[in-house]
Amino acid sequence: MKDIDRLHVLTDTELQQRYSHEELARLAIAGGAGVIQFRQKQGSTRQLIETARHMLAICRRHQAKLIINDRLDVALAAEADGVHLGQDDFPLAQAREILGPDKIIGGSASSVEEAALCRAGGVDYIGLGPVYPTTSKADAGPAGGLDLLRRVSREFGLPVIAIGGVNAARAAEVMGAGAHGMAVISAVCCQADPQEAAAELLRAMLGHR
Ligand code: TZP
Ligand code: MG
Repeated sequence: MKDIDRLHVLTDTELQQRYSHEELARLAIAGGAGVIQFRQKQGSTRQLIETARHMLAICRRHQAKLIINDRLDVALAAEADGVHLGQDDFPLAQAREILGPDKIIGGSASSVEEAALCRAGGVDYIGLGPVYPTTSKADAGPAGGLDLLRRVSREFGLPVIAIGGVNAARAAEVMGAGAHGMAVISAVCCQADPQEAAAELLRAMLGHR
């Protein structure tokens, strides 16, 4: 099993425009995030690859990992550390064939059934959510809650990264439910001081492991 870091920050330039993806990566890493997930739904493929390359350089300098949301092609072209795929994205098993055993593949799940599909597809971690209600993802669906998080964390033998409405105030119950870690957008990207917000999240998480 790969060593998956506990704090994942998904960069977002739609919910906020003060910081670029690169700046968010730098700030989140400075605050202690070990995984940066480049998440941008719009834009040309060339531009995505260029941004991903810049982000990878930042991640490499600070021993953080760069995961690309949705786009296997961008992950390959930028030589990122891995990809994060939803249930309707590139098929997980085929992504594994293409990326090989060493790259990180994360899969999104919002139910036990989807978690099983992630495991069957050969993921390295399950991104489970939304755990709480969130407005950061339009089609996030209903919150699964802590009971689902507890069950998936216990039953699947894979690191579970909780996502959706997760923040420092909820870190204790999230980690207490068995999550390996947490993935956030607004709790870092939309805060006045993203670096300090990441540091606060990490402190809250690690205090309750
Ligand atoms: N997947 C499930 S919920 C979600 C994603 C990308 C949004 C998480 O954003 P926030 O602001 O941390 O709730
Ligand atoms: Mg997706």
